[in-house]
Amino acid sequence: MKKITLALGVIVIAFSVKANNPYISKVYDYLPAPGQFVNEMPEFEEGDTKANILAKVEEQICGNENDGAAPGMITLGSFGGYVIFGFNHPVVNVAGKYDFKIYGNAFKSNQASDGGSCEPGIVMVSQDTNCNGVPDDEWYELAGSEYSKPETTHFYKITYYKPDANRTINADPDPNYNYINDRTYVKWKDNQNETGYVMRNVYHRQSYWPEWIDDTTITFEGTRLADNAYDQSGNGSYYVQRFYDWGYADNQPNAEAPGFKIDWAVDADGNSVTLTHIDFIKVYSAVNQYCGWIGETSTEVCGGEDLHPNADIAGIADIILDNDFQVEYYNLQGIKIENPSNGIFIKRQGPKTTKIIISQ
Ligand SMILES: [Ca+2]
Ligand SMILES: [Ca+2]
Ligand SMILES: [Ca+2]
Ligand SMILES: [Ca+2]
Repeated sequence: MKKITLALGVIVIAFSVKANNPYISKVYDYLPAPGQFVNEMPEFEEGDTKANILAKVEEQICGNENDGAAPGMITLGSFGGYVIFGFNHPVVNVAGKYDFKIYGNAFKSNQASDGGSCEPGIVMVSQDTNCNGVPDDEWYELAGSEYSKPETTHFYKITYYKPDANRTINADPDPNYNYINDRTYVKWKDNQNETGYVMRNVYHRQSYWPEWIDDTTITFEGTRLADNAYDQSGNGSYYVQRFYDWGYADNQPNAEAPGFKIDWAVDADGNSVTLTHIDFIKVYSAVNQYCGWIGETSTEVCGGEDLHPNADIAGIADIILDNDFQVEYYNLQGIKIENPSNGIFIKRQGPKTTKIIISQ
């Protein structure tokens, strides 16, 4: 009788593990760079802590319209602002296929064939190699169409400075453009010897500094893409942001963007890396650009989807290569064990390490 109960329990677990939700289910971190939609998407309310804000971001981007958790939209602000999220399972790298999508609010202009509203975000991926459920492992950039171009700035670094809390809303209006009510609002300084400002406009009068952050400076590092906007009207009334070819979030309309391939991953030195699967995805705003009355260019994220949520990691070709390596076992103190018996051990086979329980 006891044995039967146990067997049923195992079956239940097996089924629940298989039910992989194809949509984002967890947000690990969110830090927008200053911008006109910051504290609005999501809304900051007095007293909100970082944990409250993360919960609000989850409400916006987890799930999909059909499962009761309708994705809304979050802004990442100016260059460097980011969000880190994941699914309720690893996203498998299926050979030759696009692996996941990230939704944004990009659209095509009916007055220009080469762009519209296009605010590219760079996508990075990571594996939970230390098995602690937290994104504190090595990150890999997905090298999109602009990665190797000379106009792309790798290792770009920018610091934003919190404006004085007592600064009035109409602190420094632009006499030529009545929509800009503060030209020197949030100062920034980068590692290319440039400084500038995220200006404030009359359409968004709330604070542009993430209000739950106590620090008076915020620094971001990453790959900066070339500015992609031009003033089609010639008089500042109509800006077009050109689409980049492929490999960026919020860059093409959702219905047209095919998604992302884990095979595009490169390490910090630009070397291609082979990843069987990933656990964490990071998206950050990838241009530092200001477009008149439409303001700074800021990536939006409106959800994401694993394109093959029930793919089996063990079913892909790379595992066969791993099997050519000899298996080694270590205890949790990192000491190599020749013949592991009862306990928890680290199994290492070639480049892969996994935690396993052995009971004999
Ligand atoms: Ca793939
Ligand atoms: Ca980790
Ligand atoms: Ca935007
Ligand atoms: Ca956008």
